Amino acid sequence: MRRREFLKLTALLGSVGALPGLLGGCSAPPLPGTGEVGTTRTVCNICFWQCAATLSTEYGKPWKVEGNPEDPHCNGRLCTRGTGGIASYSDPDRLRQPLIRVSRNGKQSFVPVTWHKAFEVIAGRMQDIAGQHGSDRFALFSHGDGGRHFRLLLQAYGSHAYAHPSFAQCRGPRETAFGLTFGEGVGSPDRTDMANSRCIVLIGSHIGENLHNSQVQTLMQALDRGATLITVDPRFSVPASKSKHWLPIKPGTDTALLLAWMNVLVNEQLYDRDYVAQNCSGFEELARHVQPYNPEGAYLETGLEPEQIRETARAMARAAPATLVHPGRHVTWYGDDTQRCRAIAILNALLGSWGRPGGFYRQEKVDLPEFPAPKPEPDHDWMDTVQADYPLVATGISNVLIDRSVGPDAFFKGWFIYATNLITTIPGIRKQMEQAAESLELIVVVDTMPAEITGYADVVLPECTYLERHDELRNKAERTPTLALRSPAFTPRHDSKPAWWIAKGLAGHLGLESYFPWQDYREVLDWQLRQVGSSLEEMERVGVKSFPRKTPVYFEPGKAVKFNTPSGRIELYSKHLAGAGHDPLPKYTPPERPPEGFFHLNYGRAAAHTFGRTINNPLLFELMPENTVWVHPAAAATLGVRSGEYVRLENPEGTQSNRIRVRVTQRIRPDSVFMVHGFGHTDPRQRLAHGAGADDTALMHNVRIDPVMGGTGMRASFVTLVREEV
Ligand SMILES: Nc1nc2c(c(=O)[nH]1)N[C@H]1C(S)=C(S)[C@@H](COP(=O)(O)OP(=O)(O)OC[C@H]3O[C@@H](n4cnc5c(=O)[nH]c(N)nc54)[C@H](O)[C@@H]3O)O[C@H]1N2
Ligand SMILES: Nc1nc2c(c(=O)[nH]1)N[C@H]1C(S)=C(S)[C@@H](COP(=O)(O)OP(=O)(O)OC[C@H]3O[C@@H](n4cnc5c(=O)[nH]c(N)nc54)[C@H](O)[C@@H]3O)O[C@H]1N2
Ligand code: SF4
Ligand SMILES: [Mo]
Repeated sequence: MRRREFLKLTALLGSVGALPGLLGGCSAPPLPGTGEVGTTRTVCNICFWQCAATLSTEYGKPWKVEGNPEDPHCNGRLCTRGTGGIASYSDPDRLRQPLIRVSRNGKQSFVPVTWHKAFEVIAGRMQDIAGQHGSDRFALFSHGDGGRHFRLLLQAYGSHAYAHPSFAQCRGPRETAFGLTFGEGVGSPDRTDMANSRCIVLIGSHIGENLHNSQVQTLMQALDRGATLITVDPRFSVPASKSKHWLPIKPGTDTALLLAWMNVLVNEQLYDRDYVAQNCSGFEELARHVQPYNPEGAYLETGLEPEQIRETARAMARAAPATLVHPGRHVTWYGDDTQRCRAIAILNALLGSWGRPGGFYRQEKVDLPEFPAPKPEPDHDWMDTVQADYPLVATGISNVLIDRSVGPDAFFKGWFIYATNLITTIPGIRKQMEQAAESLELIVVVDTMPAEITGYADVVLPECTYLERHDELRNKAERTPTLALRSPAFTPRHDSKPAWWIAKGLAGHLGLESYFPWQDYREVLDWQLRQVGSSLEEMERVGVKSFPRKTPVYFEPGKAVKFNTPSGRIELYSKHLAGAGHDPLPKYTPPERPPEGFFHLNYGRAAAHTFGRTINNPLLFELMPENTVWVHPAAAATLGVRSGEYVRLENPEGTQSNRIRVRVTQRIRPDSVFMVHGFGHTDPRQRLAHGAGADDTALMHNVRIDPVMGGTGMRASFVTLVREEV
């Protein structure tokens, strides 16, 4: 028998009893002090922008959630998803109690247990692993606020390895590239100064469908002021529709365009000579390097007219330094992503926009002391042990940690997974997941929903939603330093608990309680707030508090800047890259083209959903119950498919998707198809999401790993459409 059969938790279906209605049918009593109409300060958790919000209840039941007007992150407005987030609380399919995997008569199933029992099982196996293999053999995968508690727990136990999918499957190449060039990354929220830009260039960054709240607002402000918008996208995206120039580039050829733009700026002497002379190193090498990359050559690769390339380069130069070449966010595309992001960073340096109004501002956060508690120190650097192939990377690479978890001799023996659905998040790991599930000795999943990843767990721990818990204070480096408080509007439903409670409880069973020297997380919050002249009581009233900046928002004109790079300057030519055996200046590598009859598989976001985590949310499901596959009319005619009909997508290896409806549209190039990521859930316990639409991840057969930072390039796969038999 297999060590770990994939369990869909269906074994439990019979035992949960009657399910309450979608909204308002909750049985949890309101917190003491809640009157007929109550309000609670919170921070949205439907995505990672973390807008501060106010939740209103009526007779203790959820009523509405609105943006906090004091929050510069949202200016009093939430996006579609944030507004619908309220239904995550009353979702009838939530996880309800801890579950452990048991094997009886050769059959595996999950059984509900008490928290005490779940902790006993986890702690027992963790102690066994520490005894047999060493206590550094656990990897933590997390995405979101509560992850910090499990990070502390595992560090106290002896395991420091961690990874977030928001690095190697998302922003990693950009952070690495900007770090190599400017000595610091872009950060989150992205330090883009769009409110003051006169020209904005979006390269596959579909702000407006990608709904990061204040970015959408500042983009709209810039357009209202008459800023020039240039959008480079093979698809006629929402921002493309608002652009002066839409460049419908051939997929995967952006670096050719970026180098041609630099060629024009250098050869027409349009770059910011003073800024480059004062701040940059390696200009001569760059100027020589870009000579072969002229717009005529770029035309052959990108399909974009040479004149359009020249005209857009000149438009950028005219508005500089208030020109923002947006660094993008989800940038793990074709495997050469760090180099493409380097090209974007260098282009911004030539335009003089880093540290200048309308380009990139300097971020600052609140100087918030940590609660006094022992800090576990590692006795060796785990990165040297497990991801030595990527010496330029100072954070965990999820796919590398998974590589190091497969097989009996694998380094990692246990996984802790907090709020990330690895199965649908990391293309190409399904087979490895199966193998890792065989060799790992313990997998713990902390989630709010029966996501696919829970099917691999030995122990599933139900967290309560963000509306039922405290989390750490929001303290992000941004333009105005602010703190924001997430406090619970309801007591947790069922037997779900907050992350801090779970981590502390487990620490108790492992003899590690000294690392959590407080009873309730409120103590930590109040202590921290008092160090900066506030209090929990004040934050419960106001929700968000702004603090004065200590440093200027932009570089001071005429003042020398010291950058955190080997040369102390902006490195157009990167010594770090050269030293590690990579190209010190970005080169263009042509992408693979689809085989006959296949299309580039393009994917992205839609306003109603965040990845796969909101599909089962009753309100958001109603807004968008399935995804569609966008097909160009010429391709549709060849394939003989019509709008509205169901097809299946098939990759060259023969993997087929769930059925998905066709949308025939001129908004996509004939060589590509497009779908929204996050659909096609396979777990029947998510009763709305199950089987609704198709999953892009399972179709990605050609994952391209970035040689510089190890990230998962997801855009090199191909699909064709297979008509459903009628
Ligand atoms: N194919 C493909 N893959 C992608 C992407 C893509 O576009 N296409 N996008 C990539 C990007 S940009 C990113 S950032 C990553 C995102 O990757 P993930 O963060 O893994 O995304 P989700 O699939 O939404 O999984 C989130 C999980 O967290 C759970 N969850 C939600 N809220 C809570 C909570 O409050 N507490 C707990 N404990 N659990 C919670 C959800 O139920 C769900 O199981 O995916 C990357 N992977
Ligand atoms: N509503 C909503 N908003 C979100 C999220 C969400 O789940 N839902 N997730 C958030 C997260 S974590 C992230 S990282 C961001 C991601 O959002 P972004 O960083 O803006 O976008 P991506 O998903 O990488 O890119 C999708 C766009 O790239 C285009 N594209 C595809 N191939 C190419 C190519 O070869 N070249 C060029 N130039 N363009 C190409 C697609 O047509 C599409 O318009 O969104 C954030 N905002
Ligand atoms: S952008 Fe939308 S989903 Fe994300 S935190 Fe803000 S309101 Fe919530
Ligand atoms: Mo992301």
